[in-house]
Amino acid sequence: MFSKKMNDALNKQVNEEFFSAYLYLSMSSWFDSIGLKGFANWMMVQFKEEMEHAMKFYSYIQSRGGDIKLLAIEEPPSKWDSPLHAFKETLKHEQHITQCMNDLADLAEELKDRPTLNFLQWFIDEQVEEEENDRDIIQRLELIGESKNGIFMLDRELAQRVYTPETD
Ligand code: OFO
Repeated sequence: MFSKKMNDALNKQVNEEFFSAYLYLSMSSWFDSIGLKGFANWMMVQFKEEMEHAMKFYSYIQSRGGDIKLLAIEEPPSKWDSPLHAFKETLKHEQHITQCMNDLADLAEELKDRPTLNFLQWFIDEQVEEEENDRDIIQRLELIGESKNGIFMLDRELAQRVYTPETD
């Protein structure tokens, strides 16, 4: 049975994913405004992935015969102190999303909602990768420090990231 409680919690997660998309789109435009096109590209790919996450939750709610309720999306910040600051905020946000996934899984377990638990597993795995990517870039930005050359080289590398839509 798909309970109202689970339905409401998943609707809230649709909103969390749209906020994530908004946050990364805002970061992408900020990176672009300071001339770091590669960082802007990386964040644009992140934005697209988050839109996909939101729609995965949306479609799942529909597939269980639930109700979609679209909630207001919070306004994200529009400026950061440095690339390092932006990536530290990204990691913090992803840690929050990991907590959301864990809470959703706890609720699904409590409600004995096995299909939802199964659905959430993809996101639980995805969060490990998301946090790892952010930690990796933070570590490199810390090593680079104030070196403009280092930032330029990382920018060129991040320009290579390509969005690959999920096929399932
Ligand atoms: Fe950044 O991850 Fe969505 O869920």
